[in-house]
Amino acid sequence: MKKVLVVVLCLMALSVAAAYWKTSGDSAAPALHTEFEQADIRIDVQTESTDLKPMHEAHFDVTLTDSSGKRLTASKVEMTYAMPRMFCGQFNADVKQVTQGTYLAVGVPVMEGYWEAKITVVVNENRLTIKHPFRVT
Ligand SMILES: [Cu+2]
Repeated sequence: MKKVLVVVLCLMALSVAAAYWKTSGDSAAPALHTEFEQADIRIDVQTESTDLKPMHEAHFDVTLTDSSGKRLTASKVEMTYAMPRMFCGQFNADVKQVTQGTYLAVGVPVMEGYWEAKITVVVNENRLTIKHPFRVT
């Protein structure tokens, strides 16, 4: 009976450790996906790959819809990216429209670490900005 209790306690300790490890791992890695909605305009930004390398192209998909899911056309889509709390500069991504409401932003992060992309769109004279974190390893 005592042995069973020890085994059960060990399993509980393991599962707590596993859960802790999982959540701490999740919070350390930026989400690949960021969403923001304001004034019936929804911006969705997605990092295309989990495996971004320094001095290689990083691709980001930007999708613009209204709250019912209809694709929106922007008069302007811009993306800059930089490393917060570092001085390696702010860079401009190349942004092109793929189809109505979908855009591809391409940048070349210069070094490993934690980056933040800032996407600004103008739709029907509304200007929205969304921050999208990503990691280069
Ligand atoms: Cu840097």
